Amino acid sequence: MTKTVLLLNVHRIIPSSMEIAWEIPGGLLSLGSWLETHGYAPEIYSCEPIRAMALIREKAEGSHLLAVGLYCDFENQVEVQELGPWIAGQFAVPVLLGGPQAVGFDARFLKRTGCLAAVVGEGEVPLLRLLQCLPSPDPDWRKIPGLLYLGEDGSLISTGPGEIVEDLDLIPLPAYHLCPDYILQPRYNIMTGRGCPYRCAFCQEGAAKYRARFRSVPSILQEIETVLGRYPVVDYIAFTDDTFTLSLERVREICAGLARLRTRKNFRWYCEAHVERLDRWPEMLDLMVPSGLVRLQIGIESASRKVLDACRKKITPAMVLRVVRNAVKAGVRQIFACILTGAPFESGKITGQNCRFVEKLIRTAPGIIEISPSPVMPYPGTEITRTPEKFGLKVLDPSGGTAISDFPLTESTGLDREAIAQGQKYLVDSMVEVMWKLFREGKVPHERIAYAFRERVERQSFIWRRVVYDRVPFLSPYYSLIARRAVRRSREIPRGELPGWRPQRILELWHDVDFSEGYPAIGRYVLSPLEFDLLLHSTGKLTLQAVLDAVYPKFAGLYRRRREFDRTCMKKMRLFEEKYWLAYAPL
Ligand code: B12
Ligand code: SF4
Repeated sequence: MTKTVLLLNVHRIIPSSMEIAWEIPGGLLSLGSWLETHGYAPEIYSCEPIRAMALIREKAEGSHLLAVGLYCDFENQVEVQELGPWIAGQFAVPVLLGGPQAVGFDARFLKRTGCLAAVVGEGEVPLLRLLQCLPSPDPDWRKIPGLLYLGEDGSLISTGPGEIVEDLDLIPLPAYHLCPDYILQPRYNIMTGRGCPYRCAFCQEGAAKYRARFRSVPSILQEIETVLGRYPVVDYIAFTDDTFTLSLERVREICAGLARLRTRKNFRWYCEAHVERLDRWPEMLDLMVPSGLVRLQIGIESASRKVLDACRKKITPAMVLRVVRNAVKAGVRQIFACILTGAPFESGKITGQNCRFVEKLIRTAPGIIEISPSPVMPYPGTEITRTPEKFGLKVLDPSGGTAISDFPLTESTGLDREAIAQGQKYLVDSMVEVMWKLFREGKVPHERIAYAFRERVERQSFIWRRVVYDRVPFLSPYYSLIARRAVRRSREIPRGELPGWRPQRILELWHDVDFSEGYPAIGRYVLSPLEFDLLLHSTGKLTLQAVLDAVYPKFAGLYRRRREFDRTCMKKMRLFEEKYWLAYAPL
């Protein structure tokens, strides 16, 4: 008998998460591979509810479907509550639940979902044991540790902490081969450990209180080597675990291995890092960058010591500033920094402090750092959710029915929900203003702008690109061509060689030049006849010398010597470059 198990991550699509909506959660990939090695036939999907219903119908009617497992996080609780009873009622297939939200399930929620049971915490061992008791549930399943289910009287029964896989090396490679819909991306997520030794009051990871466990370095490198060899599209490795930078020695070993692997296939990598560790061991960055680190994610959380201490983040603003400085010095290309809004004891004064701090960070790393604010969320199990009053917070909407990650669900002593949202907007607006100012003042070096266009993996989330560079007419196509190395700036071409290069206009004449007034204009800039003729001939088909030769006869009468004409033309060509209208192609 086939033992098909559907593992689903079902989410409505919302505008802010469109780009990541169909990521397959690492947890499902791990469960899938674990179940497969134990004789089951899992299939994994991330999809919207309509697609999920079609899939469930197809599998339930066409083959023997042993169970449907639903991944549940804060944002898809409604989908899980609607789908659960539909599956159990229509197809008499057991519904099992799990995921980060499971720690907060209560009797009411379980009843609404119609599930047989939910797994709290890591799922490999409890889920396998549960499946082994199916299809006609062996009553012994109720003794499996790590479960929640409803007793006969409707009360919530917990079987206590579940068994975990102590040796993480035993979990096989993430099961992308069991995801029929998934198109592999250049970015490959990998986790090198589970659990976190820190206990930040707002974070679910800290609340889980799992001992931090690590995979062995050889197993991590083996996974990367296999993936790079098996999937040619992959050229960006993302270490998504919170514990990547916990040990200097381990990072040293991993970096040495990554450097070796990069001699065979070039790839870049990203990791999440803890500010305190990067500050404790500044040399860590000097190990990471040469072995391919391009992007760093850090939690900076707040500019206020009071907030940081209340959250038990174990960092200070001074540490953050040092780490950002060191990261720039070490050559990190992008830094993504998360900051909280509506944090414990947050007031208007602290919002102002955050704005000033953010400005300082952006000035320290122009074109490199972007800061992403998000409100403190009442994730289940966190200290902030369990005892909000200790943090000067009030949870107004614990189940999140009034937000789609776009509005706070709590208020702090000093700020109500609207004020927190307003403060977040103010922070973003003032941040963008500083970024824009730095750009206009020429403080963002060319190489950093070019990198934002070259990095095709993370560029969607890169604020510099979306809100600063995209505002400048012609900059985006200009740097896209630069990033593809299709064109170059004249200043990078040896002077004597320039006449042999081919000026290529970036703009499109029919679209970008306005002839309606009887003369050509680009925006408010009116082109002289010479300027227009130079642009007209700058198609990348003629060398610079050929362009000048072609234009000269028409204007020869205006110049005493050809040299004078050439000099004037080169001035114009440099102006075009400054305006991102033109660059030089080799052929
Ligand atoms: C990598 C990551 C991402 C990546 C990739 C997504 C992914 N889920 O892999 C990206 C960047 C896309 C992302 C985005 C977001 N993330 Co995220 N992310 C993580 C992170 C760091 C690792 C996920 C992971 O692979 N974990 C390792 C696996 C092994 O653990 P697991 O997922 O919990 O799965 C185990 C169990 O839960 C259980 N299980 C899971 N599913 C099921 C199903 C069944 C049937 C059963 C029985 C068991 C079971 O078994 C699994 C294996 O042991 C976690 C933090 C963490 N360390 O877990 C946050 C985390 C999951 N993210 C979180 C959040 C809030 C978000 C965002 C909402 C952030 C935002 N504001 O945009 C978005 C949501 C995107 C979306 N629409 O899904 C929260 C979730 C809190 C919650 N209660 O929902 C977490 C826990 C972070 C935190 N500390 O608070 N995230
Ligand atoms: S915020 Fe980071 S350091 Fe703090 S508990 Fe969560 S995962 Fe650990």
